[in-house]
Amino acid sequence: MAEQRVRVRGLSIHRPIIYGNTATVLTPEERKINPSPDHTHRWTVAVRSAASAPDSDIVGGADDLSYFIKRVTFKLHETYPNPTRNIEKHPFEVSETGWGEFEVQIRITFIQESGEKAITTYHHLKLHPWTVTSDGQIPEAPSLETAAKMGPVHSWQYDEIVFHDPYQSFLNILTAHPPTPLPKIRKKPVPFHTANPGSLEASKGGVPEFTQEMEKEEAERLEIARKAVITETDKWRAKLIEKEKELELLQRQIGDV
Ligand code: SLL
Repeated sequence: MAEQRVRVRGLSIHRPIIYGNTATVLTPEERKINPSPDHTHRWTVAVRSAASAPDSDIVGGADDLSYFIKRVTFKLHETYPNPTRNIEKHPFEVSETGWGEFEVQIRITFIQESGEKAITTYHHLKLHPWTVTSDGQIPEAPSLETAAKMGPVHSWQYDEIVFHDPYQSFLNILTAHPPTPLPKIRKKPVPFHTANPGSLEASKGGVPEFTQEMEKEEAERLEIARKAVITETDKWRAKLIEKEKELELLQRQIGDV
């Protein structure tokens, strides 16, 4: 139908997604049977719906996103065989074992009917539960033994894919698949490595969960940052005025000589 190829002007529709990785330390037994004995971790990098399935240990992934995503291409480090991995169906993820962290290029291609260009993002594959030392800013990774006790490492980014002026046919597809809403507040314990040190919430095997509350918290963080920027700007503006006066005075003194 011709009207299906018409863009719905002025309308924007979005889909919440997450991308990132989960990693676990291989047990000594697993390391023995793994084809690469120098590998220390098993990891999964993925693009998923933001909402998690109820009672699931998986971060996100409640919805199958293949109604609007055709393919996700994960470009791994060149030390991996066939580093470009094309995933054409749900779940859009790659699992591997390895020894090092690296940047994964993630390219999301939408279904043909969308008429949308592919988008590219990057995720730094995280294997270690990095902590910042109390004295300095240098991140430290605990030993593998300690890391194993701390449970899986999670590193996930929430994002919203926004489609502006979508084609009517694509809009129909999207509206036929409403995303599972995020829970209002979190129900799951916070993973050990992302909780505040010593916090009661910290839990081995805790799973990150994206909630509606996080949006409010992010808005609050932005507001605090905005105020801090204004305070700093005022402070430096005052300093600049003071220095300009000093300069003027000195120039006048030079002129007087
Ligand atoms: C690092 N710049 O030095 C990074 C590179 C590469 C990780 C990390 C698998 C290797 C393989 C693997 O873990 N590559 O299977 O040969 O930390």
